[in-house]
Amino acid sequence: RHKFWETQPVGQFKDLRDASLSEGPIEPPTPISEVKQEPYNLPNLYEWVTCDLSSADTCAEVYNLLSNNYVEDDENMFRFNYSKEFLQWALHPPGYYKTWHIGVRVKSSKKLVAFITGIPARMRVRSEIVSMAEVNFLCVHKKLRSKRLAPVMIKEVTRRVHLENIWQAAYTAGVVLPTPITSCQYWHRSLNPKKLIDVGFSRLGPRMTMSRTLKLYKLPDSPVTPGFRKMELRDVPAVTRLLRAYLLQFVVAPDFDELDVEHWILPKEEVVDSYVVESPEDHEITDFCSFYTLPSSILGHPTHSILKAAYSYYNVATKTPLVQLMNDALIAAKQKDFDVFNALDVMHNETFLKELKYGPGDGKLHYYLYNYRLKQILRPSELGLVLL
Ligand code: MYA
Ligand code: JJ1
Repeated sequence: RHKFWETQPVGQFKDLRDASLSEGPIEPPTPISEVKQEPYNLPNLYEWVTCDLSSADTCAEVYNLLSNNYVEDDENMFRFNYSKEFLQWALHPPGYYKTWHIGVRVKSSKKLVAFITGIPARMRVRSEIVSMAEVNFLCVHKKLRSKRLAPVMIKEVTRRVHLENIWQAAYTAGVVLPTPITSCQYWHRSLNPKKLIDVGFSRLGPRMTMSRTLKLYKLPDSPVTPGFRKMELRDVPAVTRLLRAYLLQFVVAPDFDELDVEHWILPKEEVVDSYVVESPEDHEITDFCSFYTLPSSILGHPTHSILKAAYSYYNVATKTPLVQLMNDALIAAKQKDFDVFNALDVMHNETFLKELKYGPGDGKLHYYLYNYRLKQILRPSELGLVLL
């Protein structure tokens, strides 16, 4: 069934119900000196390269590879279109390793035809803090699919992660592999229903007219919570405290410090948006919400080429009701001209999705750990992690 994944230290389907297996690393670390020192072999026409995303040229090559060959929905109507600024942000967190940004080029032409990345992260699993790699942006050019290039790329990123003495990883995929720690559902909140229907992202509901649909999804012109404002650098300590305390309730969640919050949460134009609620009385930060910008290309449409989507990221409400906070996030996203607001059913998201008129999408997102076994599959609400 899974000729590659069966050979890897990941939970196997056959062990899913075996409660006698214990929780934690599947394989022990080995001395770094015993890690393979040379890259894995690629088919002869290709070579490994380390991609420097700070170089505008390299960043443009990666952007072009992904914008033409990365993830599509099941009917190939939309394709993720991560911006260059987003890729630089996603791949340059505190402590990143440039050797984990791996490309494959055609030797003769130097054309970039495949890519995979890792970034370092501290992850808490129950009460343990585990150093991990987050692996993302695995992409093989459409013309080179099904040639077993992906397993070689995964082994090569694994080797480079091991060289930094890191032995676990977290990753997500739209496909089912051995074996998910949880399987999440995408939900979508229409902000611009006319365009979403025009491009085939959504349909007019039964017994619905366009004007009833526009009215259904209408939002106020500005956020309603007093003290709701854009997050600033001076909010990093307070947001870090709120987020750390909030994430403790989940079985798997990142262990963010102030440097991580400054990188991952502080607003960055057209990449990540974050808002805090500052109490008008005592100026305390009591709540925050955030979303990242990930447009999709609309494939083969005569008039529209880009769908502007916001993705719910980390949200913490201690005073404002979460439903109201997330309604203000929708209002802020609408004001910024997003067409749709997407969210997974992770963390406490279930408590606002239906109330705020999100509907379930046709996509699932499966979460995985590499070389770390969990006894039980988690409910999405037990997961405190959003990957980009
Ligand atoms: S998820 C996003 C993945 N990218 C896309 O979906 C973009 C469009 N698709 C493509 O570019 C290709 O179809 C890809 C596969 C590159 C996905 N994750 O080379 P192949 C297995 C893991 O012949 P291709 C993301 O970025 C498949 O089951 N494995 O196939 C997170 C089969 O193995 P097996 C996958 O279609 C990535 C084998 O590959 C995925 O030409 C996390 C077939 O290889 C997938 N998404 O290329 C990676 N799709 O026979 C794992 C297929 O066993 C990281 N496969 O079933 C693990 C941790 C590593 C670090 C560890 C550190 C300690
Ligand atoms: O965006 C997605 N689906 C959309 C579009 C479907 C188009 C036809 N296939 C969708 N739309 C319905 C919205 C509707 C709005 C009003 C209320 C009811 C709902 O369902 C899906 C997610 O649902 N996206 C994808 O399939 C993209 C791939 C997802 C897997 C991502 C893997 C990423 C790996 C990263 O590491």
